[in-house]
Parts: sequence; C-alpha cells; structure tokens
Amino acid sequence: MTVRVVPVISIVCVLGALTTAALAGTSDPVRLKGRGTSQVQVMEKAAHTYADQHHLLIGKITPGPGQTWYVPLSRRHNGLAVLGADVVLVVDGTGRIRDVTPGDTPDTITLDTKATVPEEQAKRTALAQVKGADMSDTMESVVLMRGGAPTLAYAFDIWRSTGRAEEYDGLSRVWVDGHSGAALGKIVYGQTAIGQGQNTGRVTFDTKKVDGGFSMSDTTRPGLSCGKFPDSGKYLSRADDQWGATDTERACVDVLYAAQREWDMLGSWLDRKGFDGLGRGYPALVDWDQDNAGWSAAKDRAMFGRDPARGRAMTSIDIVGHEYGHAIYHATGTEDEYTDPESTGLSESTGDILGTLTEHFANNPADPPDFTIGEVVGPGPWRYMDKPSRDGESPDCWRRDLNALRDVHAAAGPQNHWFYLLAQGSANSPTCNGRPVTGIGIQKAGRVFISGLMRKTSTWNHAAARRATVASALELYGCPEVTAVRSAWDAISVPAGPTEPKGCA
Ligand SMILES: [Ca+2]
Ligand SMILES: [Zn+2]
Repeated sequence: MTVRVVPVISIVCVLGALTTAALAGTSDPVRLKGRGTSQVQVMEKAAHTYADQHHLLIGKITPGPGQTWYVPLSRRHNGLAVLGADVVLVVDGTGRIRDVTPGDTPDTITLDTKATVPEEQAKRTALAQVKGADMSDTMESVVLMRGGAPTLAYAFDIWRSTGRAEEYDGLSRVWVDGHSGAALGKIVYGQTAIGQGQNTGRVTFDTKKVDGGFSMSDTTRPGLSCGKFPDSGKYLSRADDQWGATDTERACVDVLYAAQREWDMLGSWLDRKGFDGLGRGYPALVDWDQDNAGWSAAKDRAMFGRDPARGRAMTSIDIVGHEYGHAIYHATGTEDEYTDPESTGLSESTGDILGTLTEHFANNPADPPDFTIGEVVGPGPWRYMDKPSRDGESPDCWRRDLNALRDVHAAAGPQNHWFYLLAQGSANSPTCNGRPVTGIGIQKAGRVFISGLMRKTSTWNHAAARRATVASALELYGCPEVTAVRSAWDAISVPAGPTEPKGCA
C-alpha cells in the first residue's frame, strides 16, 4: 500500500499556482492488459522477489516504452513513509531487472519515531521559514533519508493568507526535525498569477450517445469528460452532436479535442495507456472562476478559466496538454511525497513538454506545432523552450536556486531547454557550455523523456532526471541517442552523477 501525499492546497496552474483545500490519497489496484500474460507473471514475480528481499511495498505497476514495466517501491517505518528510500524498478518480460533508480536502498532503518520536540514548537519553526506566513496545516510525519541516514520529520504546509476567499500565496511544504527541532528544508509550491484564453478552431472529437442526445464524455477514453465549474458531476449534453453554440460549449470542444489528442499521442508515440498509464483519464471543468488554468491534484480535475478582458477560454492545445501533464507527472514513479525543491519546476516542465508533444501530434493548422507555450492565447508566448530566458525570467541553464524564483513556472526553463535541444539540436538554441547538440527528433525525445519520468521517486531533481533519461536512452536506442541525451544535459549545466550508467560513454 502506498499513500500519495499532496499539499493541502494543491492546484498547479499553467501560469501560477492557486488555491483549494482537501487532501488526496489514492491507491488503484494493479490492472495489466495486453502483452503476454506469461510475461506479466514473470515480470511480477521478479518485482515481488525484489520487494520481499528489500522489505519494500509495491505500488501501481505501469507498462512503458520498449516492452518494459515500471514498478514503484516504497518503504514505511513504524507506519511512517520513508522518503528517499523509495525506488523504481524497470523490469522486462523475461524477469530481468534492467534498472533500479535512483539506486540501492538500505534494507533496515533504526529510528525512534516518537518525536521529542512538541508539535507547536516545530510549527513555529516552520512558519518562520516562509516570509509573512500566517497559515499552516500539519501533515503526516515522515522519515527523511538524507545521505543514507534517517531523520524523523514533522511536515507542515505553510502559506500567507491573502484576505481573499479561496486564494493563497507562497504555499510551501516545510520539514522540521522531530528530535532536534531544526528546519530540514522546504519546497515552494507557488504564487498566484493571471493568464488568458483562446480556442482551437473547428475540430472533430469523440462524444457519447445518451438518451435524448449526446454528452461530453468519452466512451473510448474512460474518465475523460467535460462539464461546467463548479463540479456537479454532470457532463455537458445536447440533443444533436453539433457543439459550439455557447462559450461554455466552445471551451469544452477545445478541452475534449486537445485531451483526446494528448491521450492518442501518449498511446501512439510513448506506449502509454491513458493519463494514468493504466487506461484512465480525468474530468475537465470549464468556466472556472479564475483567470487561469489549473490541475487539482487533490480532486484529480483539470480546470480551465476565462480571460475576462477577451472573454476567451484558456483552452489551447498546449495549455490543456500542460494541465493534464501535471496529472501524468503525479501518476508516474513512486507515489511518495516529493522532498526536493526542484520537483515543482520539473512538474511545470513536464506539463510544457507533454503540451508541446500534443501540439506536434495534433498538427492543427489553427494552432501549428511549435516549442512555445500559450502563444495562441496571449499577444505572444508565455514560455519559450529554445531559449527560456526570452520570457525575461526563466533560466536557460540549471542553477542551484531554481525553487527561489518568483514564478514556479520559470523553474521549468532548464528542462524545457534540455528537451528542445534533444529534439531539435542546438542550431537555433544557444547552449550553456558553448558545445553543439545533435537533435534526435521530438518523438524519440518524448519516449526518452517519459521512460525517464516513470523512474521518478521522492528525491526527483534534475540530476535524477539526467540519470533516468540516460538509462532510458540506453534501453530504448543506441549510442547516437544516448550521446544526444548526455550532450543536452551537459548543455544546460547538469553534469553526470556517480550512478549514471556507463554505456556509450
Ligand atoms: Ca505551443
Ligand atoms: Zn502548471
């Protein structure tokens, strides 16, 4: 059994992170279809043997590119999640374990899990870590593994109240040592921000025939639907299948069309079944009462607002792809809580990469493929992947203070730049080390990216993403692709770590 912990306020947006309350815990049964049953059995046996040997708990097993399965494994100690001891196995149909990321984990832990520092004292320490913070929520305590040593930690969500209902600022997760009382670290999740909207032109998409007409739900892509905010559990419906009479319908046309293209892109290009990897999608709501688009990890809903000045929905292909990209980010790898501050920027970058892959797959003349985000909505793009600093804020290269940037989306810059270089090469994209990168095309880059992402653990950061994508390129392709992956990371200042696979070096 694994528990996914998300911040108490857990909407991530295309432009900025906003509001909402509620805590989610999910655990779906393992469902594996396709590929030979005997291969599945052999793979599962190998995974269970490894898990038993190392006293780990198996999460959702997901098939991925190259006839392999991704097995997330988590550890608990006295009922507490041990963050930094979770791993992902890549197992093939012969039962061979092809990769363990991020590496071996200690099999036993010795730690007193009864805190000696009172919670109120720890909370005061946590509040002091975020300037102006006046609100807090106590989360489940955890064991943090740092450099192989376990530490008992209180976890708090901390934020500043804004005085406006359902709106928060500076949301951060802060850990405090349960025995020494010292602050152990924090992740900044986001600020509020503003954005705008637009649609995808005349398109065809799949709906469901129901009594008396048609509804905005998708029978071939389970879980995908479109309704009106606030959530009533109802889909849009009408007597005929000719949509677009109202702004609400037009926004849902955009959303279902783009989400269906993303779903099909995942299947055709990335060997991934649905958004969760096991054939499920998630509902969308339009007419959200925010000037933004967002993904609620607490409610598993994508939400799309409207620009009050133009009255247009924020539902372009890359924006819809970005929001469901957050869903895919949360549905890959282990379900343990993130402990590295770089995880927020990597989630935003995952949204941009999957939104861009969707735009290229859709190849819609009303919104032609490019490597920018939000270009059909605003007067110009919000973000640029070829040179992220063109937006005036996003760094082109990795640096240590990414989580301190004013806008969490700016931290998407380095990995967005990496993806651009890997797909397109450096002919039109300056590298941070001045050395050239030869691109391998967007489809191969996408497969390397998703196969790397599926190895995500609680300590996910740029160094881990480098190691994981080098491993995936070695499994999926040959030395030219592996070299391109390494060169692209070198080009954004993320060097090889000690556990990087040595092949093709
Ligand atoms: Ca775009
Ligand atoms: Zn986002």
